[in-house]
Amino acid sequence: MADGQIKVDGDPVFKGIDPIRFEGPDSENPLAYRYYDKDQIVLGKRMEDHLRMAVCYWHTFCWDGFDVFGGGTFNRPWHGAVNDRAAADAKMAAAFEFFSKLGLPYYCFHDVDVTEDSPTPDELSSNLKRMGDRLAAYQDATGIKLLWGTANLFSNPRFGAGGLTNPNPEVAAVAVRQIRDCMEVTHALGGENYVLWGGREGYDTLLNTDLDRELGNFGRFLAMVVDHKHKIGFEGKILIEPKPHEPMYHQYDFDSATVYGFLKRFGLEDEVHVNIEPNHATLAGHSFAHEIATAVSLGIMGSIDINCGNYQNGWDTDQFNLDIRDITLALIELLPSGGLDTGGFNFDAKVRRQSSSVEDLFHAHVGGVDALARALLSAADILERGDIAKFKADRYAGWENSDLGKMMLSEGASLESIADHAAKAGLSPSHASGRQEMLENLVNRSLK
Ligand code: XLS
Ligand code: NI
Ligand code: NI
Repeated sequence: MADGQIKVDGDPVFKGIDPIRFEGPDSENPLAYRYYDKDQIVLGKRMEDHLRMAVCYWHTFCWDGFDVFGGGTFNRPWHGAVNDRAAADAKMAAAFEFFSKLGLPYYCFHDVDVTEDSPTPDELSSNLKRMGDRLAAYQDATGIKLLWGTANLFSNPRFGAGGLTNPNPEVAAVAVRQIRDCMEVTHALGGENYVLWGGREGYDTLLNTDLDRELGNFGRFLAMVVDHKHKIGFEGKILIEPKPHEPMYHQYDFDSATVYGFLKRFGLEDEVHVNIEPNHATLAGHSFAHEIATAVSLGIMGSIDINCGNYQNGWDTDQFNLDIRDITLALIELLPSGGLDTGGFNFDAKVRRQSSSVEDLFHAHVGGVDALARALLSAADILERGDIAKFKADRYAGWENSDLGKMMLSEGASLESIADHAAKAGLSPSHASGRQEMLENLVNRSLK
């Protein structure tokens, strides 16, 4: 097939699998949504518009099941013996067939996910242009949209010591070029965000690392990313994806709070927000809800890579998140702030290595989609009931209603005036119960 001629309705790969539909909680069909009814109105908005779900290209279409102890187990029909142009084209056809069958609105990709193996930066640049055109044709034909694109600055061996933070300016320049190209393709495809996950922006040992220089360079180049976004008229959001470690022992974008400090230092906090991933939150010693609450509070909430880790180990296992309670706790932090704006829920998750059939990809996503839908319904129930919010408001009411609270927050208050007041009034307050168990029971009461 000549470049540009795309057989969008070519031979289907997922022949035996019907499009996934909402069939309600009583359905016996394992490949149906029981809770995700995209047009259902929840808290005044369609479910689809709340969740803005995306399928990720890398885990679902590129990964062949290899791990550090063994090779690929999946033998996908679209993987050729080598990732040449024909294989990359077949992969794209399969990907869009899959997105359409799931009926989800968005997808996400890295430049190297959609292109054939490209040994040189020149080849990657021209292959990405060609593949960008093909992605545009598939988007037009299917109505699937791009949630975000990103440049892979961690897989090629040249990025062993990082991309934008590499000690070698030549490597950093190639990283800059890859970001420029990928941001422009993302823009051309109508992408709603552009993500930077600092895969190897960090270090394994300070003995070979000039931390001060690397962070300075990182800030400088990130400011250029923002400038370029404005120059080309890209209206999507630039997002940094925090992660504390893996692959590097220490990564600069440790968590949302660390990213905020970094953005503040370079005056970028209004321009760059965060893409939060539950498994990364766990690795940083946080809960998913903590990362969301922190980002909302700092005004940098962007998007979510939905997944989870494994209780038994400390790796980034990227499992599909089926923990309705955990997601509900995050949603009750997110929804009152207005929810996801240009962001979405991207399934940055993969099937287990033993789940080698293509059907497993469907089961995994159906489960992930329904877990999000159930969490949304659960969170809506909690927010509509309002008892937890009321308890919280009452707990802090002293800051709004009492003379003391008002005085302490007033313009002229000082350490001395407050201390003197406490002494004069003989304040000796006692503890009031935080009622954690009661509140946890209220959460569980709402779980759908
Ligand atoms: C890896 C990250 C990665 C980003 C995209 O842990 O989650 O998948 O989302 O580069
Ligand atoms: Ni991750
Ligand atoms: Ni991610």
